[in-house]
Amino acid sequence: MPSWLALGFQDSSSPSMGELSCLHDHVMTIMFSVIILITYIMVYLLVNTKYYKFLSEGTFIETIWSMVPAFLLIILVLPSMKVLYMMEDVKSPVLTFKIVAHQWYWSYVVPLFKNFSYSFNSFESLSSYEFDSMLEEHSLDSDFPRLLGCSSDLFVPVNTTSRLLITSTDVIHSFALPSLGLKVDALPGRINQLFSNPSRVGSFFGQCSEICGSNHSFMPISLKVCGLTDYDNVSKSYLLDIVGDSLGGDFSF
Ligand SMILES: [Cu+2]
Repeated sequence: MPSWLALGFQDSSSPSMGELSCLHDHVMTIMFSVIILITYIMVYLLVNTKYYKFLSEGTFIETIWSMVPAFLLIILVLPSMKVLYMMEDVKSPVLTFKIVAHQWYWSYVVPLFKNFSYSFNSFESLSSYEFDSMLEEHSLDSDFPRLLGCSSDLFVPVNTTSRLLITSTDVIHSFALPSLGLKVDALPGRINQLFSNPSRVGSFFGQCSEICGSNHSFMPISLKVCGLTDYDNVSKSYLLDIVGDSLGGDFSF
């Protein structure tokens, strides 16, 4: 959850975001050590007036100042590769959510639980539910974060690996949920893939992160992570909605 004047990352709510935060701290530690050392050496060289006149080469010191940066690069790249492969290569997601970006709202296609899939006739079996999610204004004096409320939330079960397929119908958007460590571009004509494994329940907010038009700031993402029983109930309500719509259409007296 974003908070006022926060300079660092949001609290991580998934293992991959935890790893990303650790990687950030690791890189920053090395970076600031290097900056401080180099600044010290440069200032020392600027103010120093004495030098050793016969020093024109030194194999030993040259070996050291070539090896140390190479070593630093290796200890930067190894954890980075680890996180990259951890986030990319998920073998068996449980659920698949399709996320489609529009100017300027998101629409979601969510899976219904298998035992709820409902057959209208022998040719058609429903296993997903589609809905749009627009910006919904809350009153300014409410505690609700400004410009982050959505008309419909995307529900995702906790501690479950979900696959998010992200695409766009018009221009390039970007699906981003900082506290889960998710961000990927939504490109028209291409499907991008993300894996989420939220480790705690709650409300998580994100926004479109690609300048996509005049209402770019007004297409927030609201994701609710819930327990499996709650997800079950949400699934049921989607199913009832579908069945209700279909009966209303098919049976007119
Ligand atoms: Cu956008």
